[in-house]
Amino acid sequence: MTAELEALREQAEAELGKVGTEEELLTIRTRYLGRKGLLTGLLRNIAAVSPEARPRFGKECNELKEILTARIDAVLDGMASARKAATLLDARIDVTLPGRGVRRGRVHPVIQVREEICRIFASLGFSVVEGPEVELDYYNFEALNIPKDHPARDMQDTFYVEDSIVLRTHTSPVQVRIMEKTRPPVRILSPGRVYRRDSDVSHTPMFHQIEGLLVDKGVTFGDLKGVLTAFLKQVFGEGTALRFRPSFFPFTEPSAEVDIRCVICSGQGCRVCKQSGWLEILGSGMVDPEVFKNVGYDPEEVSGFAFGLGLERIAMLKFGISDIRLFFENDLRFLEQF
Ligand code: 2U9
Repeated sequence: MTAELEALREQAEAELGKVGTEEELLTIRTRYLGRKGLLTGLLRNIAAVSPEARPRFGKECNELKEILTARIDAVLDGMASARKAATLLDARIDVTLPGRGVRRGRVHPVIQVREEICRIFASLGFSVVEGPEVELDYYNFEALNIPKDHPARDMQDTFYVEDSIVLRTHTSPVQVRIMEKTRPPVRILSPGRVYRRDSDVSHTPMFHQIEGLLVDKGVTFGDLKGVLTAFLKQVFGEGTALRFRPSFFPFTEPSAEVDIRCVICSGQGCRVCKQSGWLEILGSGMVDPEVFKNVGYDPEEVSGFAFGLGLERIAMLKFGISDIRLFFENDLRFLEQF
């Protein structure tokens, strides 16, 4: 190699030996190998070399270019490996540390009660049915014999979507729809969300109901009493005292509300039972003949009973909760207790 090239090589080697950053390295590469670099300049000036020395000079220039390119690439590779090693070291995980625990979810108390009730009625031969929450006025009111001037139909009490479309105020329309499509016998349970314009410690605009319906030949009020007694004793305990109190609903005749002995004071009288010693648990009755006519059943041929209950109310009594709104705040400190 000519002395000139040898000097250039030594100078480059010295600079590469001292290089600290990738940026400096790229600057060196440009200085020697770039379009206006030192080595490129020598090659461009090949005309100044004597014709006989030219081929050797050209060859050596190219050799030096290859040597420097390889050296620079090697230093670049070294820098990239060092960077990768530093990143890995930085992100290292201590596998001996204890893991973060996964918090287990649980079933909402209202849904726990829904599942318990569905299980009890399933064992009595009822099947669970569901239907739309946005419902026609016809199915929610008309077919259930709820008269035009009934307060439930007022804008004050019901959420109207349109003139003849409401958010269902009970799950009874599901049962009307089933009866329209099927012949008796019918044994169904309809759980679901319902909506009423009401809000205080014991009412929320949305709450959950379960309604049941049994229709067959020869069904009596005795069947209603037997089934509801068996059900309530399973939920509140075999020793629970019950009473059937006459009531009125447009869709049942006769109608009865069922009370259980107060679970808080055992009948002594307290704030929860308003000193009466009894708690209202559900409404029930023999299906009104008008309802049967609306779905094409002959009330001379079949009879049936129906009942309805609010799930939040049952859950409040079961778990001793005094404000219904707690169910819907999704505060884990509350929900984790059930
Ligand atoms: C059909 C015919 C009759 C369902 C019934 C009640 C009585 C009742 C309330 C309890 C508390 C609603 O959630 S609540 O406010 N329900 O008192 N429900 S009889 O009667 C029916 C259902 C369907 C076809």
